[in-house]
Amino acid sequence: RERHDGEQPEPEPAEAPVLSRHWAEPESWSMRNYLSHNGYAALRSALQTPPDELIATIKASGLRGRGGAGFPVGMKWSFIPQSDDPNAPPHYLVVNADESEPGTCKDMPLMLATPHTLVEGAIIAAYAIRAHHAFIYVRGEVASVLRRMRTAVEEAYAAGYLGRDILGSGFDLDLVVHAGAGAYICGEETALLDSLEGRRGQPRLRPPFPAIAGLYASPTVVNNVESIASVPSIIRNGVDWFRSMGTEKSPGFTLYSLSGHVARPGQYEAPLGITLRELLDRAGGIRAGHELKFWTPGGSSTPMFTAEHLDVPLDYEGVGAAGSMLGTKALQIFDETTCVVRAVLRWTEFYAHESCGKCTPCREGTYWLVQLLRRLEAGEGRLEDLDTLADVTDSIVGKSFCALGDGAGSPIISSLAYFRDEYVAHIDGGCPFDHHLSTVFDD
Ligand code: L3W
Ligand code: SF4
Repeated sequence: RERHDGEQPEPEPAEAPVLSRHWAEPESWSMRNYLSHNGYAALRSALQTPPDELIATIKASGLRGRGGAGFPVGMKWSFIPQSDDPNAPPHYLVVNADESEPGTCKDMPLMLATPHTLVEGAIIAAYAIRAHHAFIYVRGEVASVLRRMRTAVEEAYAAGYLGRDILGSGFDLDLVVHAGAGAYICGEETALLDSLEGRRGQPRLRPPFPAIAGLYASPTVVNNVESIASVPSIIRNGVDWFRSMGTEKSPGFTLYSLSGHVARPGQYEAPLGITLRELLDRAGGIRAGHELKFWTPGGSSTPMFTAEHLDVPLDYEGVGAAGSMLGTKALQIFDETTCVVRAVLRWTEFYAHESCGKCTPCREGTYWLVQLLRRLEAGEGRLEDLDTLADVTDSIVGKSFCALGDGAGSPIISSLAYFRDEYVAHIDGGCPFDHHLSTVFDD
């Protein structure tokens, strides 16, 4: 039931879970359920607020982009040029729902469980940046998410939250759910825009950033699903409420995705700055009888950590200071049964397969990395292969056209730093691991 003026909703507790609080409820995805939890109340109040004030609120909240880079959301919105010129190009909002980073699995469950959080956030964001067209670019393989998002958008049109003169505010917005075609590179924001325009998705040179010249060369905000879904709760509860969670530079709550050798894998929503040790307490620990060997803090593109990093605060600063990146907060956990060379080979095969081929260091380099790693993993490598591996990686990282090349280097550089002995052991007598014990590599 929708609330009417005069009724005061229950104050929301300043603690996680916020995004996932209602995920387990029957038909959590429906408009009926969303309205029963104060859904679209933030939109009503946003439409009565000048757009610049909304941008200032999101800026003051300190919300940082949840797609991997942690760029401040409000700052990105404020880059959109404002002009009274009727001939100025239109503005666009694009939600990046092309979740494909290995280990990253938070945006898909969010869209399946509460798609209206994303729809409401997208309408507020579009109003704030003065866009009348918005797109949600969904990874095409996940048909269930596409269906769910499309149904939610239809429900929002029927309820008057989308279309012309939304809730009598005079604001018009059309929201399109677009299916990608299954290329990891289309999660890179400029490749996504090329794909949305109907071209082969390949990264564009930046600058200009999308905020200046994005979709159809017009000012465009590209934000991750979780970033946009976090907006309605900030509008409902205020900046102080949001900032009372997390840390000063990484405020708020977020979804941590635990996968691999953990007793209860899944989404764990918590304030930024929680540690893996604390998350493992909630997730039942490492699978019974085993111990932690290595893990990624934010997907395979972020340098791996080991058991010595259990107490690193999982916020942008803490993970950065410890030598990695928070990335998408995809914590892939591996125990002592896992061969690190095999894990790195599997990730590198992914990068070689997904390399778009636009630039030579990444296109050629990832191919040669796979050849070297296959030889090492099969026990046919030589000691000098380790230097060649480091050398080829060095030719890719920092010398490629987009972040995919840098990401491909992360598992190799970090595994050589922590587990060089294990590479050497492969050279001396082949792989010392029984792959059947490490169930994460079952094909
Ligand atoms: C205007 C400026 N806008 C930066 C904007 C820029 C973008 C955002 C962040 O890569 C990372 C990558 C992956 N004027 C601006 C500006 N912007 N300067 O800010 O930009 P950037 O370049 O720092 O990062 P990015 O290109 O967005 C994202 C890492 O995330 N990653 C991969 C994630 C994969 C997924 C997925 O599959 N869904 O998220 C994991 O760690 O390696 O480093 O919007 O336009 N002066
Ligand atoms: Fe394409 Fe790789 Fe170059 Fe990025 S780094 S442009 S994915 S070839």
